[in-house]
Amino acid sequence: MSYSGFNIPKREDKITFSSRKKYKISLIVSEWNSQITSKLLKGAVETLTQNGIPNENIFITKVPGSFELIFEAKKKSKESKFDSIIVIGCLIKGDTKHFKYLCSSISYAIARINLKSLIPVVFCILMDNNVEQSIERSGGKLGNKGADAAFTSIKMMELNN
Ligand code: DLZ
Repeated sequence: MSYSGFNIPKREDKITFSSRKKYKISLIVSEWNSQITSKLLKGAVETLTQNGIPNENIFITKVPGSFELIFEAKKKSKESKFDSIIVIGCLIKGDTKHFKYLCSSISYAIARINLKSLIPVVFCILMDNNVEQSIERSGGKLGNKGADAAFTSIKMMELNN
């Protein structure tokens, strides 16, 4: 899977590629809207492994909903084990005010963790008006935002090195 946002060195750059073997990544995944988050997770794992991160260095934790990503990301950011964290979730607008408050509180909280943490927390939480939009962004017409998040996480770990 490729990402148009920016370029990271590919397999041909053997030194950079093999230096990624040491990175450990925590993927925290919300089970709410799991038909979407499972595809984002797949995109992230595939991209990480295709770009030099060993499977055994990818640690997956499932949480009930996107709101719980905050607590788990806070915990993981305090463990010295990981070089980066990716939070994966999918919020879809409904008829209540949940969407508005969940979107703003989760974005704010993840931003705050990034301000405090020495390891990057990459934001892979879809915030869509309907499920069709989420399908397009999780392996459909608009790519896979899980794959994009994986590229971002590699770039951030290399910057942090
Ligand atoms: C309550 C709720 C609602 C309405 N919608 C979503 C959603 O679209 N995506 C999501 O990940 N989680 C949703 N949740 C659940 C909250 O994130 C959280 O799990 C509960 O409020 C319990 O804290």
